[in-house]
Amino acid sequence: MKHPPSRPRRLLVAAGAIGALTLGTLASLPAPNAMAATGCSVSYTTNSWSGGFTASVTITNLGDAVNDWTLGFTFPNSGQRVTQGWSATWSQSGSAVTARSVSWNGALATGASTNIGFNGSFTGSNPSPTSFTLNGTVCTGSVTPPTTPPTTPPTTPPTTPPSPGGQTPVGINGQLRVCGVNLCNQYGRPIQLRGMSTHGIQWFGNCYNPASLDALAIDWRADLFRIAMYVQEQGYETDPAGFTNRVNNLVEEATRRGMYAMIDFHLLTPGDPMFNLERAKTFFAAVSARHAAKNNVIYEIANEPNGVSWSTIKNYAEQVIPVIRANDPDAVVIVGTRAWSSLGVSEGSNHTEIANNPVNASNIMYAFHFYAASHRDNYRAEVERAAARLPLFVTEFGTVDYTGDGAADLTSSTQWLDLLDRLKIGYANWTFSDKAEGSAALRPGTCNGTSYTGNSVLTTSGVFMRERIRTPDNFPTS
Ligand code: IDC
Repeated sequence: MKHPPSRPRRLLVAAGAIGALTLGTLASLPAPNAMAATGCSVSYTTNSWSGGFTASVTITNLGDAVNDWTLGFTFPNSGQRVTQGWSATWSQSGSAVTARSVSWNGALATGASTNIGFNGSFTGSNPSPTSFTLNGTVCTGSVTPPTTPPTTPPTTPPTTPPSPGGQTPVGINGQLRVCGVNLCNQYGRPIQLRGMSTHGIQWFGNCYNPASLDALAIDWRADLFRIAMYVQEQGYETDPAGFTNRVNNLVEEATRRGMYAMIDFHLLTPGDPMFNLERAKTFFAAVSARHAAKNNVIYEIANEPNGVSWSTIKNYAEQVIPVIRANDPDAVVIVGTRAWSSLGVSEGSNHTEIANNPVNASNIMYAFHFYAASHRDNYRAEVERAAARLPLFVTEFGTVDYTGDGAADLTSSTQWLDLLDRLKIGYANWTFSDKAEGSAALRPGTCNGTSYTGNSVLTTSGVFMRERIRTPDNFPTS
């Protein structure tokens, strides 16, 4: 573990709305000089550990559109420093900090937001700045009208932030739902989501920061971010409120970037999901309430049941799914399958036990997991048979063997992904992390730095996965 975890702190500075502004009031103002309406709000969030912190800063332009911007703020304590920033050109003089926009995020329409961030150091305490300026205007959360009427009325803030490459996966596909054996987008057309899974967030939380998530969304063009929240192994059971909070924050980060967020209740050892039934109900009640209004959250209720019958898993699912549905009726839910989500194959069974006795719920899919160096033709044949009868999602797979380590088997991995592409089965690769093991996409040490783009930070598995994931999605839009 790199940094001892600490609770994220959120400070919302003057996050006001512009509702009071009307064209009528603007038009009645006398105005000799053409000037722009100005206004902004800033939210500043930190995660700190002893002596260091990561800050995430979201700037919202409430005034007229700008083509570039400069953010200013002052650290309350003299010992606070920006050590490395991203998504802006950062400078510091004394306690005064300046962040200038870069080419791809300078243009901010009315109501548009952008997220920037930095790693910092501090001595003593690490209080958040209390005041921010954008292009010299203090961000109060309200708007100073121009002295002449604007030529165009203020536009409504967009529901998804603009992305440099155009529309985001969530922007295009919207709310998903299961249609037959497929996953369909808002136009009722089958789609395949391709993305990455975190490693255990209790160990690799430092790998999920604004720069790495920007890389996933923009450089990898990922559609999906799976958040693996282990229940045991120093996970959820040790701090339910803290882990719920961390998962919620990561969902917000995925949402901000237009990616689907898959919440993985990562039960593994013990393999009986009933052992964690009450925890699952508590956890899913909380996260589904929090994200009910979003259209990009997918719930994975049981990572890998093992050593238990299908009927036990079905019983668990039929108790947890209603908890989610009570808050978020239209979200897709994914149910793990017998024998480490192998559709039963790894314990001598097969998909027919599910097809003959499906979970009594609608809008659900079944999980299938594989590790390409361990699981080959007989598993692929079973997936092909199962996919004709059951909606499947590969919520986790590795290019390596089932231990998560060893060499990437790119031949078997290619056969697997070609099959999933053909069947339009979505997938998340294990893992977007820098653990020193073959399945990790990032080279060891990457998460101590601030650079996550391109191939130079990637392992063999990472280079392969990035190439597969970043090809165009061609999502149908009608
Ligand atoms: C592995 C990790 C490894 C960790 C181990 C125990 O790669 O670093 O020490 O878990 O927590 C799964 C599981 C997933 C495993 C992965 C590889 O869902 O948690 O991760 N795997 O063994 N099922 C099959 C393989």
